[in-house]
Amino acid sequence: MDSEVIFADTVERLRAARHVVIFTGAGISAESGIATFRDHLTGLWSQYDPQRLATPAAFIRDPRLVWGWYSWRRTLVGKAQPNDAHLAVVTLTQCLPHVTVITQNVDDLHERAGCNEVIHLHGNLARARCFECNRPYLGVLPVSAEPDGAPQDPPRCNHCDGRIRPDVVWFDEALPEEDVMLAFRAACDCDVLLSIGTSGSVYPAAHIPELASEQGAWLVHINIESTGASSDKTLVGPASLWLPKLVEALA
Ligand code: BJW
Ligand code: ZN
Repeated sequence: MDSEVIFADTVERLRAARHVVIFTGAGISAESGIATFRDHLTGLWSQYDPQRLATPAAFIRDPRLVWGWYSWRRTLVGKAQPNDAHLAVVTLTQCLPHVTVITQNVDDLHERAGCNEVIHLHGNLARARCFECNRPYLGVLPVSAEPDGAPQDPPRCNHCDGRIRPDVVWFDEALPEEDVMLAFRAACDCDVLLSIGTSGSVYPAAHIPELASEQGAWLVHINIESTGASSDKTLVGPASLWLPKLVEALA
């Protein structure tokens, strides 16, 4: 279906909606200069091996490598600014009656744009916790000026002397239970779900749009690529184009 037709129908659905879910992935932050994971040339996983950097086994094997890489990522996020798509999400939360924002992103650009309540399914780069006892780390988190994160010793836990790790969800790890429950509940309850800048390839997060659609919600993808099945409705183009357009049409 043509993007303009999908757009017009989506505006009508949003006007009538009781509950809207905004589900975001790395693509919404791409225009803030934060790399996605799976884009062919620029995605992090095209340059770095997730098995060496984003699993608990990787941290056990080489904690300095993993900690240094995440310090570098934290530095990049710290320098980035929310873009027009993040700002439009805030406006949608203000102009629609009930909006739940769910993100897979570990950056804080939704919050810095002004979104007060965000469900983070994959954790947050700005936080860290003990690998052994899970207690939050309250010290200052290091940044890294190295181009791709030189190895760095992780700090130690004050309580058990375990190594401190980033508070993000790695492969083979469970997502935060309470957040998953809230997200799945919102997916089952909403009438419209906007799935923005995600490849939808990582589970269980990818169940969220599927679940909403199964329950009869209007599911629309906003993505620079139209990758899904032919029955999928995709507004093809950058999130920073389509989201402000939606805001403008709803005003
Ligand atoms: C734009 C744009 C613009 C660009 N505008 N759009 C086989 C089948 C099914 C599942 C599995 C399987 N084998 C293993 C699994 C499970 C596994 C999984 O799903 N793997 C798949 C990859 C196959 N899942 C897990 O391991 C999860 N845990 C789990 O299952 O636990 C079970 C368990 C239970 C109980 C006890 C113990 C265990 C955990 C998954 C954790 C994911 N973590 C990461 C890293 C976070 C930390 C970090 O940042 O380093 O999360 S991986 C990475 O992928 C990150 C993201 O949140 C996630 C999703 O990526 P996202 O956001 O979709 O980004 P991309 O790059 O994929 O897509 C970007 C999109 O944007 C593209 O479509 C572009 O076109 C688009 N775009 N610019 C609009 N301007
Ligand atoms: Zn500890």
